[in-house]
Amino acid sequence: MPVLSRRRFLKISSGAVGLTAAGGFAGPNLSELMAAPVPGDEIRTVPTFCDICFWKCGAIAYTKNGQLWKVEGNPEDPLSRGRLCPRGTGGVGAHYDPQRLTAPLLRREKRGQEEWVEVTWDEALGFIAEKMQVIKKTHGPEAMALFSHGIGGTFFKQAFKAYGTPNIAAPSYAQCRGPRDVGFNLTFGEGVSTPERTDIRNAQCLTLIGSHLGENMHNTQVQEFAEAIEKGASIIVVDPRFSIAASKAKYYLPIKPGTDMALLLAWMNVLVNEELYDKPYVEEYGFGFEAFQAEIAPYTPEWAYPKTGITPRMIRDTAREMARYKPASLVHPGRHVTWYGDDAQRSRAIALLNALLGSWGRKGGFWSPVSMDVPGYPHPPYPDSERGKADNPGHKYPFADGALTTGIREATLTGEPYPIKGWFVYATNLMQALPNREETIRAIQGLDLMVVVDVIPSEIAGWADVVLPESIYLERHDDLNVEWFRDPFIALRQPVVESPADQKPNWWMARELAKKLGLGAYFPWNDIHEYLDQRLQAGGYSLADLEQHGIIRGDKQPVFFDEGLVPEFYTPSGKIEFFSLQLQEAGFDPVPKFNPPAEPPPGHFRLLYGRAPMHSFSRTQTNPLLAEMMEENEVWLNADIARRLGFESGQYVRLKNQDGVVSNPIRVKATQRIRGDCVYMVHGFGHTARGLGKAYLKGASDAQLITRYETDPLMGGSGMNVNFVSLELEA
Ligand SMILES: Nc1nc2c(c(=O)[nH]1)N[C@H]1C(S)=C(S)[C@@H](COP(=O)(O)OP(=O)(O)OC[C@H]3O[C@@H](n4cnc5c(=O)[nH]c(N)nc54)[C@H](O)[C@@H]3O)O[C@H]1N2
Ligand SMILES: Nc1nc2c(c(=O)[nH]1)N[C@H]1C(S)=C(S)[C@@H](COP(=O)(O)OP(=O)(O)OC[C@H]3O[C@@H](n4cnc5c(=O)[nH]c(N)nc54)[C@H](O)[C@@H]3O)O[C@H]1N2
Ligand code: SF4
Ligand SMILES: [Mo]
Repeated sequence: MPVLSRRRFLKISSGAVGLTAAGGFAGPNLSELMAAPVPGDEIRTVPTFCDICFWKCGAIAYTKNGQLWKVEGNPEDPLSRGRLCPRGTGGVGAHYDPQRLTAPLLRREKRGQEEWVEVTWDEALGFIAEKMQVIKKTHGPEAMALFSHGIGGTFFKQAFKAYGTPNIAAPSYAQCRGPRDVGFNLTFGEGVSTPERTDIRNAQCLTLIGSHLGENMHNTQVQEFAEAIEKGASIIVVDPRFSIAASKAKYYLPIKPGTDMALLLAWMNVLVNEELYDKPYVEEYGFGFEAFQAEIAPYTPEWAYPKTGITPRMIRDTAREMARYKPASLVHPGRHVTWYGDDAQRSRAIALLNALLGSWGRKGGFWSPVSMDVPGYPHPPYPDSERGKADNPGHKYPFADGALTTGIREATLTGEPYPIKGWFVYATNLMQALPNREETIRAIQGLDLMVVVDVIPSEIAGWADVVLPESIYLERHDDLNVEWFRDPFIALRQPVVESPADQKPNWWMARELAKKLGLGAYFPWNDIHEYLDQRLQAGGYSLADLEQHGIIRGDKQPVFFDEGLVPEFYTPSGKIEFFSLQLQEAGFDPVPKFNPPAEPPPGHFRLLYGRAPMHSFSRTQTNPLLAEMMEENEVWLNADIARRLGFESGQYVRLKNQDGVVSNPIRVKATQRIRGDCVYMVHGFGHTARGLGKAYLKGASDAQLITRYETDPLMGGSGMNVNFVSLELEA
């Protein structure tokens, strides 16, 4: 295996690149590229699926005279149903982003200084492989961790499993939906999965607790939400902020942040006391209902009122409204639920409320996902790790069923249960996604190897020893999407245009790295076509067919009990667990209880955050088409409070959190649409990476201010809505 000495490639790569210089590819004239075609223009279409977020909408991409022109929804795809969200349409801008990484980079100066030299792929991967071999020899293969978010990480996961590490994690678990799936699993024996198994389009009553559909643009959900509204569904929205969803609601409940558990308990109390719940369903499928009933007896609407700020009358009216439409009454489980640290129990309370309404397994409630059978590509068995995962030593969080990013960070910081010496980061900006940035930086500073695969010089790339530039989704293949959904289907991602510079697709990087590590046997295929073809043939499908249509759909299957689906609950009792013996045995509340959140200190507001329709996380702020729609975020502040404190809309302020951390300047939005005890901002702004052009220091970062987090004792999730800020006028 060719191994590269540091001296040699320093000789090869004479020119140093600072990150501002790394985007050597000038911004194109987008209005010309996006213009309507004229006669004689050559138009070509290629079906693929979107990657601006992880919903994976089927799309048709168009080229005009060989250049990327536009992307639309693929009508054959059950997720997009022929329409993309604004971010998906703006995906074209990711290809033309002037801030893109163009070549592999190797760190020149100290970590975090964003000073690199350009190297060849062979040099970059050779360097990584050499370091990984040393780490394996010295500390064992488990000392390498892979952070990877999205389908593009599939081949890196294979390479790292082959190398011998079980430490593979994504922020979509402990910083997103992990507690929700644990709460539902404890109750029904199954999680809510992705895409959520919610039958929004058939719901006659839809309750949204924080789920801000319309700002959260998960395409199918938003389309179904609009459909439900059109069909006259009754909408109940619980949110301290008057969200877009709230503006569609029959009942809007401006709850005091952090007190949803009290509301949920009171709702259940009303359903049980007034005998409004689905009795036959609970009798047939429920376990421990009497004990549950006794537990929730004290939680009357009058008990919940002073805690939540929601009047007893409103609590009763909304409980009755939900019951009126049962079982087509869906209490949405949410998605990003890592709020206060009691999130698995709050999610369990949402599951129990749905159980009382009889909505699990019923039309207008929750369907059961189905998928097509496409076998994986055969490979030699992966080595076993004797030491096991490092993220949750001694099963401290007994119900964690996914790897904890923060647990790997902790192991990196403490060396317990064993040292972690290398991070390989694929498509996740840990600086914006994990709470307490300072801990992340300290962990990185102790590493022997830090690699980042990204498309732009993100914050996390700024800390890398080696930065690998990836082709964007419109320039590459990925693994098949064999989706678990209400309709079974297979989707293909395939290149529409070529990469503009020396970017490579993940499958190529993973396979080349594996070869350099002596693990080529795990990647026996010659190219991605051979891989995809073999997988599809083994399932009885054709790659040519999929290349042409982008989607292959399977036969409809029963997804509701009423359609013949056999009700099965994979809990210890085989039933819906109103009372959970497994929680009791592990020392937790068998029926959820309310614990009041800490109050903001005087002069402080609870920091809340969420989504904007035209941006995804921290990944789209340099996309010229999406940045044009929203260049910076604002801080929402209650208008009365603003007046009292002398702040006006449009003024720039800095936010200072309880630990003295001060944000970039951010504009005030004084509005009656938010309670007075909290402020709100869109996540993903306030970039501090110098190579991000116009997005650099634009707006403020919620992540920077989230220095504190409450860890969920059941499963290790990071409750992040526990930080308080004050506002200071920017001079
Ligand atoms: N403070 C705070 N923290 C949060 C959240 C929040 O709202 N606030 N949200 C949480 C939630 S719900 C989630 S799911 C996670 C999301 O966390 P992440 O998935 O880490 O989201 P991003 O911050 O967008 O980071 C994605 C990174 O991938 C890069 N990227 C984009 N496209 C590609 C590609 O094609 N290839 C490669 N290799 N890289 C690519 C982007 O440039 C960016 O650096 O964050 C969680 N953490
Ligand atoms: N446009 C766009 N859409 C996206 C994404 C994106 O980046 N951009 N990301 C996707 C991903 S991975 C996820 S996980 C989802 C996240 O989106 P969701 O799961 O819908 O929502 P959250 O981020 O949890 O919550 C934000 C909302 O909760 C409210 N909230 C805050 N605190 C409380 C509280 O104590 N109680 C109540 N009842 N409400 C509260 C906020 O005011 C805000 O309206 O969005 C998905 N959709
Ligand atoms: S929801 Fe929007 S950004 Fe996400 S995959 Fe679908 S079209 Fe793309
Ligand atoms: Mo998420």
